[in-house]
Amino acid sequence: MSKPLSDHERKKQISVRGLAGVENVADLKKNFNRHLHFTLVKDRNVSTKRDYYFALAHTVRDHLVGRWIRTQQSYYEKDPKRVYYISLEFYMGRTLQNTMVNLALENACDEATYQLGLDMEELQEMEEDAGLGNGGLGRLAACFLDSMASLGLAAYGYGIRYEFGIFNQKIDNGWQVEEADDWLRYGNPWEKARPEYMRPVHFYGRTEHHPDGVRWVDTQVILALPYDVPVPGYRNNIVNTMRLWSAKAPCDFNLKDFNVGDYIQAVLDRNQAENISRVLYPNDNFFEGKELRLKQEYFVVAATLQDIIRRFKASKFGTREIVRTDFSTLPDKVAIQLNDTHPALAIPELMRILVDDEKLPWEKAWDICVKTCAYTNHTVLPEALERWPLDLFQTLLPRHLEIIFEINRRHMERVSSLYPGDVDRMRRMSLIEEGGQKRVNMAHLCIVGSHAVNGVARIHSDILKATVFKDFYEMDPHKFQNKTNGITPRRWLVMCNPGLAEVIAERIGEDFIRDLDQLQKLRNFVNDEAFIRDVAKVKQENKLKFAVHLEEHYKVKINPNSMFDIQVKRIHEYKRQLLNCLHIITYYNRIKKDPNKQWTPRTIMIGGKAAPGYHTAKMIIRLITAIGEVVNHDPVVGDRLKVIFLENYRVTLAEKAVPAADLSEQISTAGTEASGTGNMKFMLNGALTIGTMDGANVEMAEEAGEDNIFIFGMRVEDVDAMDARGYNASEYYNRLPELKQAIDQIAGGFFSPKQPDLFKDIVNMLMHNDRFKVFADYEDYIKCQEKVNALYKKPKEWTKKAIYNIAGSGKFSSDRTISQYAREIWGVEPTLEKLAAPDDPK
Ligand code: D6G
Repeated sequence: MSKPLSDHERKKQISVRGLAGVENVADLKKNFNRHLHFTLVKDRNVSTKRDYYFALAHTVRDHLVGRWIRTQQSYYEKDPKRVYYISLEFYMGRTLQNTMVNLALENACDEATYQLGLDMEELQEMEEDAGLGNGGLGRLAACFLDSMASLGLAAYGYGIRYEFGIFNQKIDNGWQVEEADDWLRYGNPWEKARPEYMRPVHFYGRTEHHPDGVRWVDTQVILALPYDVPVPGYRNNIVNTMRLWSAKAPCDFNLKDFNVGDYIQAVLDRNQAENISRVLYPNDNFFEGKELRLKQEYFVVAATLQDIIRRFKASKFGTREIVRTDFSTLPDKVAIQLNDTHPALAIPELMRILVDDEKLPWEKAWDICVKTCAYTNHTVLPEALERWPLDLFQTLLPRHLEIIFEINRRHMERVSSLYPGDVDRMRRMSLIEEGGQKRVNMAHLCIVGSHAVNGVARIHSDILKATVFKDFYEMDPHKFQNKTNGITPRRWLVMCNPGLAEVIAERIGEDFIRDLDQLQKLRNFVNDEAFIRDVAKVKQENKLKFAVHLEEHYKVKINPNSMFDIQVKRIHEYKRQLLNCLHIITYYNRIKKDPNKQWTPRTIMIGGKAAPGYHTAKMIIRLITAIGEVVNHDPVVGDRLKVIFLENYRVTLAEKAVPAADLSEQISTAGTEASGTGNMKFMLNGALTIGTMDGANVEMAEEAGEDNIFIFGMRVEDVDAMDARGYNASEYYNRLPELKQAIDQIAGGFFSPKQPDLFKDIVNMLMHNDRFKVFADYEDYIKCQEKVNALYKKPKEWTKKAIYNIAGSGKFSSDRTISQYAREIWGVEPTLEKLAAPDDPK
């Protein structure tokens, strides 16, 4: 394999990375050396690669400081409506390169480090991912922060500073094993602790009802210590704040009341209290009703609301001082967006503050609360919906339970007045679910307590209105909206695929980076031979680079001319990695049967984490690795088919895989994937999609043109019809010989000779208990894959379709998504105006 061009040489040519002025470079070198000396306390004889990374990070961070201070000052001066995005997850990944991209420092830093004899890309590899998320929901929050800053919104991300993010996945003998993600071990140069803004958060206790109101007493207090992380906009001098709370036991913890005398034990018990922010729950699309998780949810909400109310009440800058006491203007100054139901307690907590602390009448407080809050739903899977047992609530948050009861009493009154005598409807719409164990339905709480409820792709928003939230839609149709998800083109194009960004910029200029719809202009170049060649060349370079990475990592020889067929996302039955497996096995069997045919070579890569407690997902990983063991060592197959499990898939690995993909697998059962955002990343980077009519795939087909995407399988209507008549897997198994062969191989130990019944649970599920109807889409999927193979044999046709995809991906910029949230939910106006650049102190 020929070695790709040196990164330094290649990237120097790329103007989207910012200009490397001589003065700039000299300054950066000076500051780098200064940080190595004063911040790291090292000289070059003893410095490690990590020291150099930290020195560079601090050097770049210096360029944020003035802009950050200035931006936050301007919010106090101008007093705009502020947007609060509350989320239990912010899946940020790395920060260094993104900061350089948004501040136009990348080429200058590259040149400076080069002149210092260092390789910037090697240094970047030393940065830990901030893995404070599971998958799409957390990464969406991260993309939104970038867009909110780039669109000049006075916005804040609020979340938890987990000491341990999503676990690191190791593959050991084909099995997933989890390792703790100790991401803060070496320190985090991107955060600033703000102990001066510490807030108390109360738990447990009881309520007292007095004539002047309710008091929540005898509580346990935990402190919330904020860490601020700068969020730079794209080249507009704006730097917003993501504030992450860390749990801290108060100094008198356990020393006041009960444990008098046992000082040592009291100090040891502080750990218990501080466990609140210890670790991210590693479930994606799955609700696990653990008390510690409920504590986390209240912790972030209670701390955040204190900040929100403080900024609302008093805004002081220089001589200008605003003091507000009239809460009726809260919705004019504050918008709170709930990222799924995880921060749903913001609703009863805001009511508690307004009614109990601020002494507002209930009706007034409720009106303010509804106007301020909005809720985004992310899934219709029933196992993912949060339903907290009442007894847990009663113990941990007794006052909030009372408030929820009162919200529900009034809500039920309204339902019964609108639908007199419809008892069944009342039962369906109640916030309190009866039955064995009484539970609070958090989605219902969010709908009732918000003025806007949105799904995350058009099809998903329609499904919400037609099924899960039908009753609520009938009662309050004006609340329901759609906001199709998006991704930031800064990280997911300019940063991860500078070669493609440059080839585009050469044709249409750089404005598309802020206004992604301009990619439409590329349709004019779809027959331009030079452009087709350039796009294909960049793809080939990206593939070579990824192949080098894989060979180093997995010791597998990759055929860089094979089709890179990639499915990366959390492992879940509904995402149907098993359908992909069935295609791999079928393709393998076909090659074996007719080894002399001109088979389109494929390298099929699957990556993703399984929730540690999700047995089937872990077995799916084991099956993928088992298939790889057989296929990859079969001399008959050679380099025409390779199966690779991409270990420890995370933001950073996505940044390498996405630009290298030819084919993107988006194959969930129609009606199950709310939106997807990985699908958009691949599209923007010039991969073709094979997918079902699910989530945002539907809108991608619309934007790229149906001819430019491989759509197969059942539509939502077909799935519903099948549910009505009953899905019978054996029908397909008996009718389709290649499917039967594949299943028989899995069941008979062909891929697990030492343990023939290893996959019996998977086979049983597929044959008898498959909620996601894998077999029903098998035949059409295989046929569609044949079309993919045929097209791949015509590279120019393939690239043209890729160009149509890139040209059509403008809609999927998170800038578009955020502009719609801003105008249609938050009542604020986005702007591309720049803040004046600060005079950085030298
Ligand atoms: C960030 C940057 C810092 C600013 C602070 C404001 O830490 O310059 O003073 O935010 O915090 P609030 O007063 O808005 O909470």
